[in-house]
Amino acid sequence: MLMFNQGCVTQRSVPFWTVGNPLVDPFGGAVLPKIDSLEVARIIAWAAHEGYCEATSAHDDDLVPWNPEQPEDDLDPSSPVYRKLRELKAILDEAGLSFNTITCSLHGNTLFRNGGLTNPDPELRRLARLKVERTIRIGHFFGARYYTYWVARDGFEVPAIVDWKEVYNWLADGLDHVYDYIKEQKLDNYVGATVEPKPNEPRGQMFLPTSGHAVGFICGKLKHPEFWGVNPELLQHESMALLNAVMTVGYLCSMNRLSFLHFGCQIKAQFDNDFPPLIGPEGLKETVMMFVALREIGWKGVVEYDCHMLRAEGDPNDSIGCRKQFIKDSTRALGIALALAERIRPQELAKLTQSAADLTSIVQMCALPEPRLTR
Ligand code: XLS
Ligand code: MG
Repeated sequence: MLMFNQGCVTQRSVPFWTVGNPLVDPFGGAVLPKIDSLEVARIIAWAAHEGYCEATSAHDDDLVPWNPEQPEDDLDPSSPVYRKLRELKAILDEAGLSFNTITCSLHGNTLFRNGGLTNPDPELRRLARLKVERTIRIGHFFGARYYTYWVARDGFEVPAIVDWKEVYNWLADGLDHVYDYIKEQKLDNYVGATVEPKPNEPRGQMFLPTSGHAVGFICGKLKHPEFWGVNPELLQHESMALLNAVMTVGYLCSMNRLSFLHFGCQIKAQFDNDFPPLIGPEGLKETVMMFVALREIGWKGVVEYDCHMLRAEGDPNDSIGCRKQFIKDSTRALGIALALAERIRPQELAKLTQSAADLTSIVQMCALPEPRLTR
């Protein structure tokens, strides 16, 4: 069996927000106690020591609180934020973790309830921009490879009051500013920035719903398209829009835009399940075929678990233990998916009919003997 870093997965990343997740849903409160970011860092460091992951990622808000009155507290050595960032970095460095992506939370604070970069209020757009700058500086401090824009609350419920003439210009301005700020400040840790599309949730409709929309926007509307890629969330976000993960990675690779993967499992056409990879009633074949496609294409990159444990398995009496188990399960699932993908050999299927090729790929994937067909 291939080790994770001999195939297409260069690093396995465990983001702060997935480990810290207290398992709230719209019908019930937190199952797990909220834990401090230092505690989250220690759990991820544990996972790195155990050999389950090599990288992490975070939103600004996962690491330190944000106070709109102090937009530059990260630069002030006397601020608690400044100190906390250093404590966090010491834990991650000691564990040898690299930092995949930093992303600005423009969804958590209720100020941004009607959008971040596309908020119709210019004062809130200005505030969002300052928060993005601070996040970019924090990412620089951690040596992040990417800055990620997740579409988040940039969306709508009421089409009649969206400023359709301006809304995509505001979005392009906000993303162009990410590039300009990184270049002006000479933050050369960043190899690029990404857009993470999602069709809905938290908004009824979001302005960049799918990977196709994201690529179109990058190539057609941004000033520096070469700097921007996409991190699709598969299976979740594309499955919510009834799209297929295999096609998504094939398309993004052909457009040279697949920066890294957010990874988990999903029931098609549902709300954002964020099931851990391979967990749940569907998704096995799609997940495995996605890795077959990535292998055949020759893509290599980071796979980041962007999901959370099932709410039903959160254990308030062992809230650290169940969080560790979640990481272990996700890494195990990735290992299973890669091992199954390794068995599938498209070259051996080429001369078969489509149905025979599909069935044979299942026989290969499961390492089955051919079943007996006759009595
Ligand atoms: C939510 C998204 C989010 C991003 C990071 O659905 O997956 O967690 O990945 O902001
Ligand atoms: Mg995601």
